[in-house]
Amino acid sequence: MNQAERPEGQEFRGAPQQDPAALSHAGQERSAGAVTPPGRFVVLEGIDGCGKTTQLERLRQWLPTSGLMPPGARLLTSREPGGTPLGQALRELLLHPPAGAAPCSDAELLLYAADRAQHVAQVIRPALEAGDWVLCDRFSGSTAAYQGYGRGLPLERIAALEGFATGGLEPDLTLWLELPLEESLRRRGGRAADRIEASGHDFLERVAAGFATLARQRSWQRVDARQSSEMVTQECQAALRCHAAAGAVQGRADG
Ligand code: T5A
Repeated sequence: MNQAERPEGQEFRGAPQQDPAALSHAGQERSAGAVTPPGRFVVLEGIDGCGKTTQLERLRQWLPTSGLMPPGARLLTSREPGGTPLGQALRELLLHPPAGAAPCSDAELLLYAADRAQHVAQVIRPALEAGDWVLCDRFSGSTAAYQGYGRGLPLERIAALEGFATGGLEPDLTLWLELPLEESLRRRGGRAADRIEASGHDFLERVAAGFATLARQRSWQRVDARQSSEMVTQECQAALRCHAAAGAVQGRADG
């Protein structure tokens, strides 16, 4: 997706929600021991071309009027790499490096971690602490899929680095847009591949298989991305409603 086409860090205010209790226990699904700011952090994951950008834009338009967000909460949309000014510079280095400047696998991992550390510190955590919602195109799952399963870097090393970069912050909900690799390649058509996309078919197959493994291990919400974009949106909306409803039930049980 062209940088100029993507609205970065846009904010939208939520409409009055139908059930204020539905979101009163934000952060319940983050890992035990992690600091849980009051906002909501929703991430879209999947292979290149699975439709994340398309769905991010559709959900950006829908969420503020969905009744799911608390009154006054803002919706912020972002992406990785590139959710901050530093991140945009890192994104260029990662995806379109000058001749001779392509990072080795370890450097690539560290650059994605640097992008994420800045993104969490400057954008995501402040928004969540203010009670706002963040909808993000890719997060830690992408590093495990691409640098772990794709490049073959040790997953334990990646997990340790992630903990450092994010301070333990994890998404409340991850929507995994599952699409067969061949279909994603077809959808991307003649578009020029960036450095990661150009890493070869075997690499992309390992990444796709890695996403499937991570989705099982991390209880991500699977969305069938082979459907029309309208149907995919409806599945994402249903998952978000379900997530909010589960929070409401949990809240009543705790209360
Ligand atoms: N990366 C990222 C790492 O290696 N490690 C990390 O830690 C992180 C965070 C980012 C690259 O960096 C790598 C992964 C990536 O290779 P990017 O440009 O942000 O680069 O790449 P993508 O996230 O893959 O973005 P894309 O724009 O390529 O793919 P999207 O956003 O998933 O797909 P989208 O919405 O642009 O759709 C692609 C095409 O399909 C059509 C769209 O119109 C578009 O033409 N489409 C559909 N067609 C039919 N049916 C549908 N349901 C459709 N939905 C969309």
